[in-house]
Amino acid sequence: MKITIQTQPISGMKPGTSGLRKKVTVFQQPHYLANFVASIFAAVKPEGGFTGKTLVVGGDGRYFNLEAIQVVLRMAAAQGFARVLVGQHGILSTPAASCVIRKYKAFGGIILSASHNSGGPEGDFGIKFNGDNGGPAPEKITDAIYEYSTHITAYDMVEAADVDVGRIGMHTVGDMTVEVIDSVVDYQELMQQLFDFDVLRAFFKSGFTMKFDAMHAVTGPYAHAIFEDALGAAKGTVMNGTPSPDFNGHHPDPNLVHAKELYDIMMGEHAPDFGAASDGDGDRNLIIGRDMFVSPSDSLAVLAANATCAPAYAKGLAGVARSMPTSGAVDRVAAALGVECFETPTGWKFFGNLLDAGRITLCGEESAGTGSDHVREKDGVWAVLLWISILAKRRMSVVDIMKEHWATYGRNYYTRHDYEEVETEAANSVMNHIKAQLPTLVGQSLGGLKVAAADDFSYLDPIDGSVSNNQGLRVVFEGGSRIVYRLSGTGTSGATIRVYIERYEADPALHDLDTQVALSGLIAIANDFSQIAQKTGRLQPTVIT
Ligand code: G16
Repeated sequence: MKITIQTQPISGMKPGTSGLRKKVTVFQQPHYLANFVASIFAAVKPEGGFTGKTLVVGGDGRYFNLEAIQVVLRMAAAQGFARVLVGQHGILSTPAASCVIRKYKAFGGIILSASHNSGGPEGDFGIKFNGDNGGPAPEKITDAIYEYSTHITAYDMVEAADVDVGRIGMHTVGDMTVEVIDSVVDYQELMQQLFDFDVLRAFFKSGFTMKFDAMHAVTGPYAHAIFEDALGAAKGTVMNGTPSPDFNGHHPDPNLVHAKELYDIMMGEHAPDFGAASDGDGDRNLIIGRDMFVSPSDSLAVLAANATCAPAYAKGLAGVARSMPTSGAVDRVAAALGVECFETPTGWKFFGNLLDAGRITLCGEESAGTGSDHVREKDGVWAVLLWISILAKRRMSVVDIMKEHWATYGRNYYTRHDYEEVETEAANSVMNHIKAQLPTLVGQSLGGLKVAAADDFSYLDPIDGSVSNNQGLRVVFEGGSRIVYRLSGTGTSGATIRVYIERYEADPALHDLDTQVALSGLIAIANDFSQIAQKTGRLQPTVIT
């Protein structure tokens, strides 16, 4: 039976870089989740309603996922959806959800994840809507969701018992069919179409070794099935491979702080040939060679330069794209390949139109995300498979691949300094301070470097003509070095200031410097100019990548 529940608007439901992310305790408040789900349905409802349509629901298995799924199912039934596909135990990695939406031609999907944020009762939860292309809803839809949330008065639900999402097969909620599907099979099948599993299996058989850190998060089942079972990697290749609602008390963020266990293995005496990690929902990746961390921006450039090593990309790339704060390393590859390179704002949703239009094949971000036109999300396991395909074909170590890459294209030294959980007012004061100086900066000298350009990045989408303003403050110096300041749109407490620092070095004799040393001059300028220490009291970044 359908019931209508009275509610009222709850403030703060504006989606950030990737959906709505809040503390679990916030989502547990009465009506909170339902208000947001109702706002999603209101914002995306087609003229004829949802009758006959399919919705995909899945998440990264974090705390509160299972409760949230039951709410989404009851509300979807009340909206008239014909069918919902749910990953078993509520599990679908974000790229797998994108794959399932596309494969089954669903109307869209609701993904329950707070990505790399911590989990558990005191941790974070998140929810976002992806459209029928499998990609995150564009800004005009997230704006409409928010708008509806500010004047919602009621929402509908079907009264029904919980669905046993542990049992694969058909279930019902009211008149709606709920099909619980294997979380891995469809995704694995897609990977088998893109990569030559025979070649990769032979590569592992020939002695290639790897560690994949699933960080107790969603990629465990995918990594076990693909790397160990299908490709024959030794048991134990996948570490921390059982998803846990609180990520075993860890922070599933594949960076050098939170993936330190993997990092230490890769820097140790008996390091395997290749190391990788993925995040809470399986879309990010961290790549570490024996004795060498590969920055995400460099990883994107290497994947673009060597993509033809995998069957799916053998014919070459249509074009590439990167988010604005990502280093320009991939731009150099695109120029050499003679393909277009686009610079978009931070957020995977901005790649969607370019991918749909066939203008780009590969894209990526400094925030440890790379992906291609196979789905409309970044994809951690895919990135690892492409890396292994390159290593299998080139028969070189990660270190040698990187050295050769830099010798060919030059090296974009790159680092990101994060100041996490800064008091919002202090963070705003830093950003306002920088912004106020931008109009008069060009021509001035900062720490001996002359400013060539300074602005607040705006993006004009070349496909649909939409404009996104306020996407990051840029200070570009003569010679191309630059500093970018942004406030993160994915945190849940206070504000996170991100400072992105980049310098290009053409001289191969200078390609082996420590990144922080190579960038020390610019780092000092970035700190001085922004007055972060004075305004926030923070003398050091929380995380350096
Ligand atoms: C999300 C977005 C990415 C973005 C990242 C960091 O990733 O999909 O496009 O680069 O957040 O965003 P911010 O700098 O605003 O924190 P994920 O993996 O968290 O879904």
